[in-house]
Amino acid sequence: PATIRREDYQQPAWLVPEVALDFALGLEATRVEARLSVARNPAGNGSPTLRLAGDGITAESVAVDGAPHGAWKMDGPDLLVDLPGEVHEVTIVTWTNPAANSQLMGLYASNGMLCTQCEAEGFRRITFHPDRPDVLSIYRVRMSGTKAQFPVLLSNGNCTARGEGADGTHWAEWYDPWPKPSYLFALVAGDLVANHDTFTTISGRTVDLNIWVRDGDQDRTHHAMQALKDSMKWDEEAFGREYDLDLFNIVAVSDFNMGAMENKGLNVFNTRYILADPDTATDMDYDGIEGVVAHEYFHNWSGNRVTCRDWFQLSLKEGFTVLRDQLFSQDMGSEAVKRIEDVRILRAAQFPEDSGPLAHPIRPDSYQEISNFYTATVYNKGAEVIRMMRTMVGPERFRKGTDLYFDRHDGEAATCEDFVKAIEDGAGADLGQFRRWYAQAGTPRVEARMDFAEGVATVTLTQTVPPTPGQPGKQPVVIPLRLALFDRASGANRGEELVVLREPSMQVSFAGFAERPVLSINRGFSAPIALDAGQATADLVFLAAHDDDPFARYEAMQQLVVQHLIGLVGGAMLCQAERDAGREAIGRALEAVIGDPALDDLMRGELMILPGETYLAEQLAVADPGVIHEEREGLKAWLGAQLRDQLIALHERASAVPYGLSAEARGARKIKTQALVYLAAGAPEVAADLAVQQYDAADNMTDRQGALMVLAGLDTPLREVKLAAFHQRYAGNALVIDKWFSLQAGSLHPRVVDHVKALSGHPDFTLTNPNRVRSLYMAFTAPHAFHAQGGEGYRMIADLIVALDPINPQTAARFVAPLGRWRRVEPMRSALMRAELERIAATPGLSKDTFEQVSKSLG
Ligand code: HT7
Ligand code: ZN
Repeated sequence: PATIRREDYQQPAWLVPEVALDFALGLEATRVEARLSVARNPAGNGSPTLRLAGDGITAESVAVDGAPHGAWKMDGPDLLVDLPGEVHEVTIVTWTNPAANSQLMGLYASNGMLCTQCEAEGFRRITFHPDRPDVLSIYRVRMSGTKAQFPVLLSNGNCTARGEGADGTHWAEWYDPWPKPSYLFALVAGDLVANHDTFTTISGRTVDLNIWVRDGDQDRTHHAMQALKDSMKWDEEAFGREYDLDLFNIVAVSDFNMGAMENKGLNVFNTRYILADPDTATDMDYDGIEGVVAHEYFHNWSGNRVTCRDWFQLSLKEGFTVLRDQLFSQDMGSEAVKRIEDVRILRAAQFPEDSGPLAHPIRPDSYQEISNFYTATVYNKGAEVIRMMRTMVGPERFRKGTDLYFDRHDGEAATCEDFVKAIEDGAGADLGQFRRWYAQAGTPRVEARMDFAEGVATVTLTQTVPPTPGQPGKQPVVIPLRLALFDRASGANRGEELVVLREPSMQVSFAGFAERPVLSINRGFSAPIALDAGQATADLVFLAAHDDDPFARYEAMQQLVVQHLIGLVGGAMLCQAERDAGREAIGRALEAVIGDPALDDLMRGELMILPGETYLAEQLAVADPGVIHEEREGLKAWLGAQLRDQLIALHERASAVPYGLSAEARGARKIKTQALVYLAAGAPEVAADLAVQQYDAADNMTDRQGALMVLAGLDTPLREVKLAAFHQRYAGNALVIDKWFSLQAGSLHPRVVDHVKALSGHPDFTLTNPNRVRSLYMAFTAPHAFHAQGGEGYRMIADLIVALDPINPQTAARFVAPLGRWRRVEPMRSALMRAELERIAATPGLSKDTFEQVSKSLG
């Protein structure tokens, strides 16, 4: 496959100011007539040839300025038309078969309805078009179809006309006044019902809001609707952004490659991020819905009104929009807990990406298949990079920068450079060296060491940015570090400072201490770095108990465990006395967390979570996942046994709190399951009893799922009983059956590999639904089962990739990364992983998506 390079960007030769689309809808055959008004771009290369991208479609006819045109030709998938003048109208008729579209890109059928997914390059599967984000057009859409089959007909913008046709058909016309790139086009036709509401904007306009779902699901849309209204208000207040149409439609579909899509005025969502009620959705599901609804809504400005010049600029809209949704969720709930959760996601998903064969800068330099670049790096590290700018200039000046960005680039296709320049100009800051964050891959490592002499604490900071594929040498980046020094005796600090590390190394001194203070650094996770602060256990215990920055407190707890487990796994802690001392320190810290009356339960729950196995493996150049699993489970079991009574009491206290959506009630549910997790390792019989009690008494999915997760990992006959009861209770509810698959595939049960094999043959399993595939196999790529001795886990994932690739290459390619970690795994497993990658690479007819990921992983 061809490699597309950022440096090769050229302006489009032809612009398309207007697009008129006419769809004659059918599940198995849809006719599309596209009328494109094209105009030669004065800034283009002057070519008389109009090149229109296609993918898997053929033209039935092509006309230019109303007359049939015989001289068009195909160049691979693209259609070429030579045009003599400056402005023309090109009309093209194509046909597609939505029911046969298992890739879920372009126009496809889902549960008897028709819907589209055009980002990044799906529009070219519907009709021929430049299909690049810097070609913006005003869209007029007409669609007609059988009324019984497609009673609801939706597209972007506003409905301008509708009517009845012959033979039970009807039609609708839609007009979107805002110029947009083709990736934001959307069409939905199906038998849907709406939860309707309204929102009054800051300038007093009324916007109609609809969330469209299958009949019967309306009652599960209230949380999503509230999230939408909250997002609309928040964006007005926090970023000065008002909604710009009279209508905002959301449609939920059950077959979807990602979470949701921000099409102008017609967002399309995975049902997973819309449908919720207490009986079927967990607290995490509720948070996910709030975050994704907000994210897609916020794209209306960061992505739609100001879009991307090319796909290398993806982080311009995604990084910024992730930051916006994170800030929104921080404001809606607990700021501290949200920050901790976001850092946990970054460390679990982005750090491994940044240190592996698929590492890329947040603004990549090249790609073969753009779908492979919807990554944690572009999204989550992209958000962290913008968050750092905000930290350095402060929220008020940052807002001036974003106001300038929106004003300056409204209606344009912009670049990451445009964004940084606007922040620079609006906030009055110099971000020259800061720009390296956009260009360099790899997680910077910072070493912090504190010396203390004569009342002066001197902190020496040293940074290195590791080599990554294609980038052997790196330059120092700008690293804003929020820092505080604590007085050991009083437990207080003297206020926080922002230290900005720009050079490879620097020193800062703080005078006036009676005794050596305790260093708290990278508070709030002010920079997305791997920090080695070399802290003594006693200092970590101090910070875990006293730090007034909640993230730093969490981090101290994590570090306490990381240092202990890595000492054991890496072989540095050989003596039993050291091992015991480490465990006891962690035990005391955890006991303090369980009993601290000043902590709310949501935060207590966070502090109780042990660092994950992937994050632990990340600390070592080469890891043995089996040993990491054993040591982590061993520590958990020891803690569970040691703190048995406290954990039982915690569970009992939390069980008395009635269901509700308050922070208090949610916190109670969180610690209830956390207590069970430790008890399951340290006192399995007690855990089994309590889990069964929790399951039977549950009046909500959080408790039910938490209990079942614990039971699924235990070797007790009750495991099968409760799993069967759960399946029976929720038969037919796809989202809950997804949970049933995940709970088993991600369980700690010793026979999980056999369970997954059996589940892949279950009548409810299918390769054609991405949610179902992810529910079984993504959960399974969690380290424990995936790295099972003998390489069975690797074989199963490779088999999945080979089987799924012809059906849905985008989803198949997402499973390559876990195998791609082979260089960081001990030699036996490493060879087995590599062999599976080679087997995939040798598969004839591999998609571009999977080929790119596999070849990079082997390279
Ligand atoms: N902007 C949306 C990206 C997306 C997507 C990309 C490739 C293939 C399918 C897709 N569905 C949605 C999602 C977002 O970040 O808001
Ligand atoms: Zn997005």
